[in-house]
Amino acid sequence: MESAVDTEDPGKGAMRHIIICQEQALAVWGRLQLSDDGPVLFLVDARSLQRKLSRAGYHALSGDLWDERIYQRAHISANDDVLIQVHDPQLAEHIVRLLWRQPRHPAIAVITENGFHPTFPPPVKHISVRQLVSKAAQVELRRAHNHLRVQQLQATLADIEKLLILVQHDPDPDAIASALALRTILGRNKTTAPIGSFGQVTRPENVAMITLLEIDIEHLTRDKLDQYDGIALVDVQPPYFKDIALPRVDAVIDHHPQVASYPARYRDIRTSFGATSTIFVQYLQAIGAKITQRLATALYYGIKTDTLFLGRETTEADVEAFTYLYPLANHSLIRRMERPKLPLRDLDAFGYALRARTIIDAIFFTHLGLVEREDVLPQFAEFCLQVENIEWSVVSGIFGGNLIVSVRNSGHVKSAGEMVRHAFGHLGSAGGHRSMAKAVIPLAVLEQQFGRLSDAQLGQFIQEQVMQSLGVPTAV
Ligand SMILES: [Mn+2]
Repeated sequence: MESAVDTEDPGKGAMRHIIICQEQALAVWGRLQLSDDGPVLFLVDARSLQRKLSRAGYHALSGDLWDERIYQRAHISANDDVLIQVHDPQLAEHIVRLLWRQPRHPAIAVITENGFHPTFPPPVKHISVRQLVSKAAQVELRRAHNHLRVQQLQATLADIEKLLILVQHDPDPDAIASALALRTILGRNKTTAPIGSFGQVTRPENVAMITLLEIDIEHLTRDKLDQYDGIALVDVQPPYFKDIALPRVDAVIDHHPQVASYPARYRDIRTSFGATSTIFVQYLQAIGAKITQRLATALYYGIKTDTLFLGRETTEADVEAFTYLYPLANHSLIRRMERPKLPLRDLDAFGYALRARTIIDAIFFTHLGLVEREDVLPQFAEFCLQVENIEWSVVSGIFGGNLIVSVRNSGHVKSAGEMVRHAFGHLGSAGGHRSMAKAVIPLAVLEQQFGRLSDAQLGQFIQEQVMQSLGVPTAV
C-alpha cells in the first residue's frame, strides 16, 4: 500500500546537520552555527580525520564515500540536512544520487569548487566557494569604508562644543531619524547636539512621530544661530537655506542630488539611496553601535516613508537597512504614527473638498481655496486616490500667498513629477516622484499673467493644465 506523504516537523529535535567532507577545513563549519539547534554529524573518508573530529568533540563516521553503506550507517532521513564538500565533482553527483534514492530525501546543499557546474535535482542547492567569499568580502569592505567615514565625521565634529543638527523647514521622518542617528554616532545628547529647524513639523504623521518618540526640535531664527559652535546638515544641503545665509557648515549627510557647490568640512552624499536614514544605518552597523528601540523605530519609519514602503527609488542598501531594523523597531508605535488623527477642525474642509470635486477621466480634482495648514492638501490627495476607478488625484489650495497643487497617482501611469513639471513648471516650482508630486505657484505670478482669478477659475485653470499635460482632450 502506498503511504501518503506525511511531513514530520523537522524542528522537533530529531533534525541533524550532516556534513560530508574530505578535509579538516570543513571542521570549521561544524563550529559555525548552521542553525540554532540540532547536532552535527561528519561523514569523512579518512580514519585520521575521523579521529581528529572525535577528539574535537564531534560525532564522526568514516568510510568510503562512494559506497552506499556509510550513508545507511548514518541513517540519513528526511529530517536531516546534508552539506557536501568533496573534491571530485563526480563524487558529489554520486552522493546526491545515492541520497536521492530514498523515498524521502534530506535537504541537500553542495559547496562547489570554482568552475564546477553540477547537474543536481532542482531541490539540491549549491554554493560556489567564490560566491561565498566574494559576498562576505563585499560586506566587510563596505563596512570598512563606512567605518572610515564615521571616523572622519567624528574627527571633524570633535572640537565643536555645541553642535546644531539642522534639518529642513518641515522636517520629515527621514530627516528626524537621521538627526537622532548622528547624535548617537557622536555620543552626544540634546544639550550638546540639539536638532533645529527654521520651520516646524506640521504633517500629522510627523507630529505623531516626534510626540511618540519624545524628540525635541528647536524652532530656529537667524539670530539664534550664534548660540552654536558648529552646524551639521542631515537630509538637506546648504543651498536649501540660501535665504538664511548660514555660517560655516561642518558636515552634510544627504541623499538628494547636489544642486550647487558649497563648502563643507565633511560631506557624504549618496543619491542612489532612497533615504538618508540608510546611510546612517550603514554608519551604525560599521562601528557596531548599539541601536536602541527608539532609534531603530525612527530610522525604520524614515526609510519606510521616504521610499513609500520600499516602493519607489529604492536600492538594495535601503532594503538591507530596512530588514536589519525590522526586528529592532517598535511596530505598534509605527502603526500609531501612520494613522494620525484627523484634527476636528479639518473635517469641514474635508467635507467641502469632497463636495467640490470634479472627476474627469479617472482624475479626481478638488480645489479647496484658502487653507489653514498646507499639509491638508497631501493628506486629502492620498485619501481621494482611494476612490474607485480613480488613477490621479489633484488637490489644490491657497497657502502663504501661493497656489499649491498636490498630486498623487496609482503608480501605473505617467510620472506625477513629470506631469506637474510640464503643467506648472513654467509658473513656479514643480516636481516630485513617480507617484507623488507638488507644485507651488506664487499667486502674484498668476495674477500678472491672467489677472485676478476666483477660486472657481483657479480650479478650472488647474484642470486644464493637468489634462493638457496628460494629453486628455479638454473640450467639454
Ligand atoms: Mn530623505
